[in-house]
Amino acid sequence: MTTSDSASSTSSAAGPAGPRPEGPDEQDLEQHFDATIARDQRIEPRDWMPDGYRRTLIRQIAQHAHSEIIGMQPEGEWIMKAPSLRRKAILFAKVQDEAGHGLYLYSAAETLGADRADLTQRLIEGRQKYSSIFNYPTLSFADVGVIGWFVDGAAICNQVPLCRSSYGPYARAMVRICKEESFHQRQGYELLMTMMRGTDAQREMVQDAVDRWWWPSLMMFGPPDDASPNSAQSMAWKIKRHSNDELRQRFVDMTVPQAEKLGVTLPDPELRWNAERGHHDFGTPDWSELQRVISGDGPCNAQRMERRRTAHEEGAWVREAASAYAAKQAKQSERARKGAAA
Ligand code: BYC
Repeated sequence: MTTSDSASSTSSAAGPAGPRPEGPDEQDLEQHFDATIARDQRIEPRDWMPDGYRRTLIRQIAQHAHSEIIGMQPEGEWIMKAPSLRRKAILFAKVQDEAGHGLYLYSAAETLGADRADLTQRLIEGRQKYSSIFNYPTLSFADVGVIGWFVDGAAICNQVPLCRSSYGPYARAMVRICKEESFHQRQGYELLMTMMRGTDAQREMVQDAVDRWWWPSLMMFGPPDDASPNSAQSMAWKIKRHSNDELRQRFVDMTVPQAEKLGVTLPDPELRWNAERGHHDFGTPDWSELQRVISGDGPCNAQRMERRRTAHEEGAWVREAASAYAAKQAKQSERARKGAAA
């Protein structure tokens, strides 16, 4: 497998770890990389990799990390308004998990030589993306349940295959993230089950939330395959294991029986079982809406970015304090090391 990126690569044999001593030339390294991918083995941070592979991973992992961090906002708004201490505690734990996911993912991006402060800056300046789904408002408490069911459900469909992604640190981060996403999905579904056993008004809230979140959830998987510029190469590199449309179909097939059990209808008149295909047929999402939301013009883009920017600015003293503490610790251990050696 040769790519134009790798063919024109000017990088040395080294990853971020620095120059290698005399060794195999670039062609050998590329062949070794291709063979590793073909054997379904993992690429690790110090391995040689084509520039395009590194760039694609940084792009995807950074976007994923930003999504986890921005994804704290829509549900976070409900922590203070959750109807019981139990629901507050569950929601608080879930939102905290998302922060953890963001941190694993920024760490995975750092193994590729990316700088976390730079990635955050790119997000804040609108030069890197985050998932479209987090630009929709959470209008009622049922939205918290539907986000768990749909958004975390979609995340599971998308991310379980990423546990087999060819880049080791990304794949390993995904294992824990997916376990936590499974818990998140179940808590959302359990919340909705409880509301569906409640009053007519609660059932209406659930149906309204389902109607608003269904199509944006389908858009989480990205544009259709024939309009996805990155898919083919990412799949050849085994970063992505399935195409956007395959994963979208998997999500629809998984969700339809869950909707029946819950007693809600999914807002798609074209949704029906196709025995011949062994899958559900479904309608076409409004791709122009996805493009609008991705390019910054969704219902909550400005609000999400403003809050992220403010949190970053207001957190400057924490970063400064942490850096000063780390420097002090480093100095102390250096002194202790010298003392022990003397
Ligand atoms: N929203 O060629 P394509 C979560 C961009 S976190 C925004 O198909 P690719 C969760 C795409 O980046 C959810 N942008 O791209 C968190 C590309 O633009 P750039 C996030 C989108 O990378 C908290 C362009 O459109 N999950 O689940 O092959 C609570 C062309 O697309 C979107 C991940 O990030 C979108 N929906 O495939 C609960 C998972 N779709 O970058 C849950 C990892 C596409 O060239 N990421 N774009 O400027 C992936 O699997 C892939 O990156 C995607 C897109 C399937 C999302």
